[in-house]
Amino acid sequence: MASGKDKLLSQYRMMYLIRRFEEESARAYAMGKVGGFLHLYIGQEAIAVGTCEVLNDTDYVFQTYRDHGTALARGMTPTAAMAELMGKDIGCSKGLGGSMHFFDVEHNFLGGYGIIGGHVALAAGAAYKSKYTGDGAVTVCFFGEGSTNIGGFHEGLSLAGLWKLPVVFICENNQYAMGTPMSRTSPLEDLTLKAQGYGMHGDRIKGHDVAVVESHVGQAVERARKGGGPTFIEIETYRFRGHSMSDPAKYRTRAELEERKKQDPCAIAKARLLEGGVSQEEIDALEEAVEAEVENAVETADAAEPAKVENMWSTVYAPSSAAEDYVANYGKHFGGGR
Ligand SMILES: Cc1ncc(C[n+]2csc(CCOP(=O)(O)OP(=O)(O)O)c2C)c(N)n1
Repeated sequence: MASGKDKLLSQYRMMYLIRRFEEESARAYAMGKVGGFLHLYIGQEAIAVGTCEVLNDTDYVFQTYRDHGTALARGMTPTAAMAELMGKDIGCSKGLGGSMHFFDVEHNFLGGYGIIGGHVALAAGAAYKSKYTGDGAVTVCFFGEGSTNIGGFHEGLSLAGLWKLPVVFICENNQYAMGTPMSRTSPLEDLTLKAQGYGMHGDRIKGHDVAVVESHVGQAVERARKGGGPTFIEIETYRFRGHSMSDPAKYRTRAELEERKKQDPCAIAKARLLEGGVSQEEIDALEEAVEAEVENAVETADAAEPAKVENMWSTVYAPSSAAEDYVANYGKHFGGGR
């Protein structure tokens, strides 16, 4: 793992990549190259990057529909991500899932979910598998503050707390669930109180500084890995764009947005690099390389073959060979195999 200046450079590179990827996604959407919904992660980059910094390759990650940034931070290529948005066969879900349904088995990025809160229960299931088989993996599950009012969230946290599962729940509190401020949906202002009800550690931080995110999530991941059970972390953040591309965000004032932009995570990381003695030229070169990478992703995705109809029939259920492999690998945990 890189340290000091190299680490911050690589974190800034990833945050800037996410920022530019999202800006180009919005552009592609406006040009009619992206179908369906598109929820951007602009403003929240430090959370995905700080979290993925402390994970092992074998750990599992779950995210909501606002999933592009987390998938990239986990290692998905911008081309696989952009091609998925454009419904292309080389996309991470063969172009069949689109923006909300990114998936990347190679990097243990287990989605991309449109049903809010539902994936919290799935993440508890992945963590249960790790505890049961002793594979040493930790699961991280991201969701918005609006999702903490829904059944799947409470069911997932309840089982995770009861069974002390190796999972970290990360609530990205970006202040609004679509257009609704949290004050109109939650009786509590401090969401970690909900986690206390399920017997797990709670933590509450601000999410604009990648180093702060890395440090707090790192402690939670370490606790989970050592058998200390789950943690719920509420991370205060702000999305600089609307909920999705169809949201003009009239429920908030321009002054509020401008105030929040003073805490832009990318600008903060860049300022820290400059303070640490990295030259403007070095940063310019890094940004130019990222620009080229995103441009290449857009061009490659645009020129790629569309999703194949036959894949619709082969991707709904796992082939029976996959089930046999699973039983062969984990059968002993089910009473000697069946
Ligand atoms: C079960 C369910 N109910 C309603 C919706 C519609 N919906 C989509 S996003 C959203 C708000 C979610 O807000 P939050 O959890 O704070 O996440 P954010 O979009 O702010 O990241 C709602 C209600 C849904 N996707 N799933």
